[in-house]
Amino acid sequence: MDSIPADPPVGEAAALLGRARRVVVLTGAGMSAESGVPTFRDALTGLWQRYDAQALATPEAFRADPELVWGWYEWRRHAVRQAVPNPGHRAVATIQTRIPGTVLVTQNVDDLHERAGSPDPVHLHGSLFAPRCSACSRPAPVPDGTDGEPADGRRVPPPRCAHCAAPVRPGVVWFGEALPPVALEAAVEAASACDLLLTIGTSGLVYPAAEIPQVAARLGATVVQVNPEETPLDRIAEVNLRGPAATVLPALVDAAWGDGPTG
Ligand code: BJW
Ligand code: ZN
Repeated sequence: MDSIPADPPVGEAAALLGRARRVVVLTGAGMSAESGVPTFRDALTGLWQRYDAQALATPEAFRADPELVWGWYEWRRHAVRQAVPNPGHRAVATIQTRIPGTVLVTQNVDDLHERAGSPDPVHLHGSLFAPRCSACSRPAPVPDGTDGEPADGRRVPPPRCAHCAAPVRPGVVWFGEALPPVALEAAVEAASACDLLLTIGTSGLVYPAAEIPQVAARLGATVVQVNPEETPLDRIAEVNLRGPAATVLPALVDAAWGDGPTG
């Protein structure tokens, strides 16, 4: 009979975390995978396996077909509203409680960290819950989702800006767009000053976010990675915890402080 692989040993990472004074946690789509929110690049379930990123996640795509793009993001926002934070999100919130000043930087556009009790994540790639005008950039109301359940592939005309009547766009960062400067600066500054960076559930392929662990490592911080698969970040990580976030992170918190995540 095949043996069941043991959970990745978390002892060394727990000791590093227990000693750390300035911590940055960087999360990607794998963080929310076990909440049922699909990743982008996983072989079977990644969004970019089923959808064309160029046709949905670029400013050119929105200009060419705003109804297609807005409908796709309506569907994704609806899916996130149905999802709930997993034990990994709660473990991250516990780390923030245990090590005050821990900076949480996420590439995710969902709100699962906030709902798990992480007060103020740095959203590098924006949010599904922050639509704004495509012309004047003023914030626009988040649709309440009561006009019928958005279906995968349904075209939905975007609302119009109350100030200039241009189409409202999703408040996310598309390919070729600059990241929000305040968020990027906060992330780089925190990574430059930390002694431990914990990277969770990111493929490390999308820049400039993928540079953040590299900045920390270059300046002498220890990098710990949680990911079931190999990534380009393996080579800079002192410890690679090869497993899913919702299992590994509670075990890590438990090994570091003995009483498991809160909540
Ligand atoms: C688990 C798990 C479990 C599974 N537990 N883990 C340098 C080199 C090359 C290219 C570039 C470069 N610099 C810039 C570029 C271009 C481009 C880029 O990086 N392209 C590469 C893909 C080649 N970057 C940009 O265009 C960026 N903008 C920019 O650079 O602007 C310059 C500029 C400056 C000034 C003026 C104008 C322009 C913008 C990037 C925006 C990315 N946007 C997206 C979509 C957001 C909106 C939306 O959600 O629709 O962001 S793309 C997508 O990728 C999304 C994610 O945040 C991002 C990162 O993905 P992530 O989170 O890593 O997910 P996956 O799916 O890739 O990986 C999941 C991981 O989880 C895997 O490793 C799994 O194994 C793991 N996993 N289950 C733990 N249970
Ligand atoms: Zn406007």
